[in-house]
Amino acid sequence: MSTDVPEAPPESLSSPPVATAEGEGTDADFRSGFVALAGRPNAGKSTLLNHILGAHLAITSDKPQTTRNRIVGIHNLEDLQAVLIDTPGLHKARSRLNRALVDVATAALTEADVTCWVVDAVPLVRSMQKEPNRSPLTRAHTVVGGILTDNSRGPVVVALNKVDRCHRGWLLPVIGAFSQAFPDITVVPVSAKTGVGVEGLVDVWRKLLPVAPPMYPPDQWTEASERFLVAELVREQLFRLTKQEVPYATAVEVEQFEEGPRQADGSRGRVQIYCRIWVERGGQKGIVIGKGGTMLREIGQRARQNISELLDARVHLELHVSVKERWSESPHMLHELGIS
Ligand SMILES: Nc1nc2c(ncn2[C@@H]2O[C@H](COP(=O)(O)OP(=O)(O)OP(=O)(O)O)[C@@H](O)[C@H]2O)c(=O)[nH]1
Ligand SMILES: [Mg+2]
Repeated sequence: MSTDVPEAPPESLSSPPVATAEGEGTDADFRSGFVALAGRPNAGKSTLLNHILGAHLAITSDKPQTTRNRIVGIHNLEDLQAVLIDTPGLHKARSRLNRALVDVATAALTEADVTCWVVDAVPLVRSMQKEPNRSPLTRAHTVVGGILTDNSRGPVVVALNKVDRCHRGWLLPVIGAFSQAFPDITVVPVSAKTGVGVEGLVDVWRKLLPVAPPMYPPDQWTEASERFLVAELVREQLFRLTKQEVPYATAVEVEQFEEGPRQADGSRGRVQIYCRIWVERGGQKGIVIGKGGTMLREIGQRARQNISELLDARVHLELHVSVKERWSESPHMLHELGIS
């Protein structure tokens, strides 16, 4: 079963932001390096990456384990090129897919000059409110902190995220608890959603990154291919619109990506995209398609809008759903999806 997503002109056509490094990058105090964004699933790593880049590069959802790949976003400033690596959330992995996700995340730590440990402040503040005299850090914090400090090539900085949802009065005691458990780690309270504190976080990274010329041209904002980003934007809607085990049983492959000739005004031609959505069982296929195709149509309409904005072009998107039993246990499939 497939659906054709009706084409409509995108509401706003905007290119991905192309930030420019105004300096030549040869100054003695220009800094550049890799910053890995790591931590538990759902902590806000991808939201932070997007906020810093001012673009919707990494997909986000309120469900854990949304990110499956290492995603590079390049933040260019006058005196800094911070190459951000978004990673899958660290968790106790049992399935082959989940073990691969954790491997992707830990591998990124070894190549980064700085590891930014993104932590959800909300449960910590709640715990402190309930029991002010007890450390709010759980065993999971200790385990993740241990993984990060043991595997990171560079120093670890904590981005204590989602402070927009926290009572400010409780942040200092939470920061204190972190400093007690991890004395060498700087903690910066931020909100990846509103941007509060994010500039300060980048300032902390800047001081820790090496003095070096930029590694990427100043107009490059990611390493990811358009095909990868398109598949991700479809997967994002699967994560946002389907429930329970269904999002975890889905994978998206772009089977065709054809661009028409440029328009008379020089703008990009219409892009024709065919995507295959893989699920593991027939029942999941029914859920993704929905009654009379309503769910698949909704997924397609929302994804097409975002793809249009990303590509800065009119897009025709066709989605097909097929079953591939136990694809998430197949090393070949994980390799095909770039999760290895
Ligand atoms: N209120 C609030 N919500 C946030 C903030 N940052 C992220 N979120 C929300 O938290 C949820 C998870 O965000 P993601 O960015 O997908 O989290 P992640 O760490 O990348 O998750 P995984 O990819 O699953 O590891 C989403 O619903 C975000 O909108 C924040 O600063 N404030
Ligand atoms: Mg993510």
